Amino acid sequence: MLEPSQWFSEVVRDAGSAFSLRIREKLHEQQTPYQLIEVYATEGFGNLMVIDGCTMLSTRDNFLYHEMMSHPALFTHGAPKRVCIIGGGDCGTLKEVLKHPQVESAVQIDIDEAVTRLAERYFPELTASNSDPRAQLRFEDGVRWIQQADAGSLDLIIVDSTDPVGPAEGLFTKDFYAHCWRALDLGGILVQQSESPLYHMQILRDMHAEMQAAGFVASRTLFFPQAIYPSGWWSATMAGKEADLADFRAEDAERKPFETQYYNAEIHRAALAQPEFFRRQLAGS
Ligand code: PUT
Repeated sequence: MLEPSQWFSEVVRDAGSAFSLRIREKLHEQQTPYQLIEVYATEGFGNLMVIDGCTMLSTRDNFLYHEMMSHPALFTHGAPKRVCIIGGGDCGTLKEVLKHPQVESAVQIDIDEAVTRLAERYFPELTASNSDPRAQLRFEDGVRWIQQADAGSLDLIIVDSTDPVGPAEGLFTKDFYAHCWRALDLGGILVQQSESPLYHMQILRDMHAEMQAAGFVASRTLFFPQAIYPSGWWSATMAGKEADLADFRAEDAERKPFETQYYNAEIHRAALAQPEFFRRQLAGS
């Protein structure tokens, strides 16, 4: 019998469920001014970062999330040059964004510098592109940064946040989306991590309603597996300033000049397919 202390579990009380990983050792624990960050070495998933008790990333499966947070929106935009990432301190999304040669600048704004410093130590494969001259790392409040961004100065905003409690709460509001809308140029796209379709449907419904209330003409959710997140099924929601987001540069995606582990044009099409319960609930029936 294994001791309970040999396992890390993320418990979802509302759903009466938990996901557990067997751990070898705790590598780090740090209470920052914003959150409690823990890093574990696990038996089967490599290193694991946990923030305020919620799984954030593992060595083994972070590629799913980081690729789906970046490539679908980048291949939906006609010519993404100016990208900003709000959150994303582990730098995994930044790494994927920088794979696109037409991206000219990628600014990452995470409130908590400790996340990046720990990623450098425990997930070095994600931070290896940080020295790219197109990349800029800032450690400040992303909500305030976007409020002060020049109107029309960005092509793509990626909100790679923690769950919508504590420091990330302000990133899930109509007010924040309205500032994103203003900072985006014509044709601009906002994409935000949008939790589990199985467990967090209310968050998804509110997100679509608030993105559209903030001025976006269309919003679409992408679905993908994510073993370590609650329910094992996750989503990212795109909002478009002009386009309806169903079309993307499929030929460019098919001939992408870089490697991915999950994303390709077929995956992109499949991720846009909407389950029946989701359609019904978004329509409010
Ligand atoms: N960026 C991590 C998403 C939240 C997962 N619980």
